Amino acid sequence: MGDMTATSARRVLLAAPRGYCAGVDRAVIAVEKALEQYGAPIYVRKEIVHNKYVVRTLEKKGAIFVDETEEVPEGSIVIFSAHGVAPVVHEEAATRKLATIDATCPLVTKVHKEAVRFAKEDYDILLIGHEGHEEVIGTSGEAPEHITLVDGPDDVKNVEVRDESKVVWLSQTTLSVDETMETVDALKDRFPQLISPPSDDICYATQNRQTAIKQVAAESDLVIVVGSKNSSNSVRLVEVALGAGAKAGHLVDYASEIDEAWLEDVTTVGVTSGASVPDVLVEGVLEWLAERGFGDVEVVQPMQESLTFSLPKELRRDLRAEAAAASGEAVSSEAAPAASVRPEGSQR
Ligand code: 10E
Ligand code: SF4
Repeated sequence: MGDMTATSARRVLLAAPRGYCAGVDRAVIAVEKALEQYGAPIYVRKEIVHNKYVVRTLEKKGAIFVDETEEVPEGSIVIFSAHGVAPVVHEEAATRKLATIDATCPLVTKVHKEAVRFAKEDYDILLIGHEGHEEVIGTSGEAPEHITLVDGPDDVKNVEVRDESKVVWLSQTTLSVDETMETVDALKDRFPQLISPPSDDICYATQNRQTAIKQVAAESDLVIVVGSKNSSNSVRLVEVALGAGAKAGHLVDYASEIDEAWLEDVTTVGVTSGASVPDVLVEGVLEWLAERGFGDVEVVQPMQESLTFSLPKELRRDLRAEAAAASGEAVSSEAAPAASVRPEGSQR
């Protein structure tokens, strides 16, 4: 046990905002409500959000996660993940007569719409993002012949366009703000007429979590980010913390993954979590730290968040119809179709 002075100097700086964003909250509730409304099993294409604990918890409630729609039995219900899907995935679902609930975050849909619009105007679209990430695959699928992926500043030299006077950049929603600006600057050096998206593609939640962890990291010897390894925004938080002065930074799914050796010579531990992480996991980390003398927790909150999104429309309609039926209200077929989670193609 260390001396009293060292023990009392130990503290945790807890970043806020952290954890669930509005899009994740909506997607997770969509799966839970679908299970309640239609009963198990409910199929989910890809991880609804990139978090091990969330996926396991929903599996226990009856969700079945699949990689592709072809794994879903004909006539079943499938939910598309918060990261979005390419139009071809909707077409595949229609062919298989699947009923779909689209849990794509509205802020991802916004980027899809920008891609469609710029493609229609015959722009070359430079999509800044990480190769192979589901969101990038979905956005690229909106206009594959117009979109070129740019995976960071080092990739800029490889970019080729048809007409330098008609080029726009868009981005994945969960990138590092600073690294993206580096990529944009490098693109502008090559294509001076490059235009920018009409509004930020990196979403409010990604930006806010990065701003908060920067403030925390500047005073931390160690930063612990709670999040899964395949969660882009969580991985970015570790990078941003290290770039902002944290002496060490680690990503963990659970408190049990923390190594005691990380605490050697540490007095201030910064803690945050990715946008797909329920706060119960952060509480586990705080308990683990408190048991080791880090019970003094100070919240660092540079801004507040209050955004929420309504549930996917297919689900809202059925929930409304059920509520109306339960209260004995007459339900007209126009106001509340009997089965609004219908096979793909019938509602698009
Ligand atoms: O890997 P990502 O950070 O994109 O996803 P996540 O599921 O960890 O967090 C939510 C972010 C989404 C759905 C993408 N905008
Ligand atoms: Fe939507 Fe941003 Fe959350 Fe992604 S990180 S789900 S874009 S709010």
